[in-house]
Amino acid sequence: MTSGGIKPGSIKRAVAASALFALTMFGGVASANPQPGQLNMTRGASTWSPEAYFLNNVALGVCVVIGILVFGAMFIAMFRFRKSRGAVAEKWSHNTTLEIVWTTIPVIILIVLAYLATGGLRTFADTTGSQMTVKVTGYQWKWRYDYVEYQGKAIDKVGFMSKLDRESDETRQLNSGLDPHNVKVGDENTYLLNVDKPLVVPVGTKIRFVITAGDVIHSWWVPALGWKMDAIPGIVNAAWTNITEPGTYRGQCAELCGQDHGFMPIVVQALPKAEFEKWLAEQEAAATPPPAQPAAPAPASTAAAPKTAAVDAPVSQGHQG
Ligand SMILES: [Cu+2]
Repeated sequence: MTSGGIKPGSIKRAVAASALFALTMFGGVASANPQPGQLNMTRGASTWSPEAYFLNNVALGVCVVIGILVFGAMFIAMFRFRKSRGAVAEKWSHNTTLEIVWTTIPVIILIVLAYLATGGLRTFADTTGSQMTVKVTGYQWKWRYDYVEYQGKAIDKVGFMSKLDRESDETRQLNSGLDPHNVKVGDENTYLLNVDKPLVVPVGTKIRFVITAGDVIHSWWVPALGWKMDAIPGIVNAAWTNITEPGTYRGQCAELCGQDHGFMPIVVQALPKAEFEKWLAEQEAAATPPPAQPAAPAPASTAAAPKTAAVDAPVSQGHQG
């Protein structure tokens, strides 16, 4: 190969291939959940997640341009100025102008990236004005969700464990003979990505998550929300989201936390506000014992019934409370 050996046809093909690559990277990512074969991040489904997507694309673009320039210069130097073509090395070793240029440009690039990222991180860290609070606790190897407050009103006793769904769990057992491809919800393959009880939240609501752990360090990560947050025993981290589209968003523990680290997925189900409020009311009703009722009138069939009812009623109420 010589320096003049690049034909226009091959340049065209290279440009077309690059365009196709760029399209794969940046196009077709409207879906909030990652798709098989998808190369770039998703745009996400929250008011903040496009920020992370934008920052990633800017940084990636800068890296690609630098990569093309640096590797291009290297390959030109290696092929055009090789010894077999009679190239003779220059003897100079310093060029002040060049050194100023190749120091200044990277500094400017870094400052621009840091400026953009700082803006993103500042908005991400600001949980003020939240309309709802959910406490997330990581355990080996499941998550616990406690609903703390909604629209300024404290929520009592709504909380549950969320662990790997039974279908994935049976399939993952050694020599189960079950095919992971068959673990599905609708058309979506949900092997190791589904739980028995998802975290249910409303859309269009700024939700504050307070995140901690009960044993070792975990990390709560749902890509569609645009962030992950470490869950650390003894420390409460905070993050927020405001989901724009109803849907089911899946994630995983993102901190190696033990042998079943890969088996503690996260599922967030975002509902329209009215549906969420109905769900929350049902959960609260289920968690609250019904108010004490006066003893029911005795069935007329047996004479002993009134005594039994009167004795039983306080006991059963005591159990419920
Ligand atoms: Cu974990």
